[in-house]
Amino acid sequence: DTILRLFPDIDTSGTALEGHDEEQIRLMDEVCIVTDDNDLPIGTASKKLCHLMTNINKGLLHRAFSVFLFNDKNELLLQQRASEKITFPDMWTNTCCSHPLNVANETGSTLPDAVLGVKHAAQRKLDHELGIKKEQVPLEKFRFLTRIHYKAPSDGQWGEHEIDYILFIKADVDVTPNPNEVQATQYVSPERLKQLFEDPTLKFTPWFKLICNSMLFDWWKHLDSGLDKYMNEQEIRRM
Ligand code: DMA
Ligand code: MN
Repeated sequence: DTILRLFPDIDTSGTALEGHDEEQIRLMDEVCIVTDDNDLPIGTASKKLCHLMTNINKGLLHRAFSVFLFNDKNELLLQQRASEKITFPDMWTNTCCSHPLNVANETGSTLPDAVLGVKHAAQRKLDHELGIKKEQVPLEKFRFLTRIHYKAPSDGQWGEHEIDYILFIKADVDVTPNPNEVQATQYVSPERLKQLFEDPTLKFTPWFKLICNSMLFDWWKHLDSGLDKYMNEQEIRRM
């Protein structure tokens, strides 16, 4: 297929997943959107191929999203990833992350169509990971801030290389975690989150740390007023 024409020496071997959780292995067959450095879709590839460091090191890049969900007290919902996750297991991170897939309502080549696709994917994964029904997170409540291009190894042969769409949403939700995805959740204030960063027994995902160390606390301050000036950024932030 096209991705093999663009990346002829990509690693498509089947051995990498041995020993992992069966459900998480199955999810590695999801079809991600492969993009160029400017977030233009150039093809598709399985989640597995997209997350092998050997392929990432050849330039393979895909589209992703990160949701930051806040309650009415402006506390941020964090999740701790399940031990079953193949990439970044057991780490604490923002509310929900995943990928828009190559399905009808999640594609879209450029802004703003791509943002709508990502919002649909966010609704799908908030339900899958946290049991949050889409009626509690309507599309119009999501606020798109910016896109972040980053690369981060996980361990062994796995890692991330993504154009990550940042979505904020303030909503009162019922949370029922899927234990295959999420082992714990908690709401935190900015002060509490900074305390957690000081705890050496807790591990945080690299993308969450990147966002925390750059814009998160500024955006958070403006959650109820003034967030507009940060929204819909057209330029991709390289991190
Ligand atoms: C991938 O998250 C997306 C980002 C922004 C890192 P993930 O590993 O949680 O994806 P999934 O839930 O689909 O496994
Ligand atoms: Mn990814």
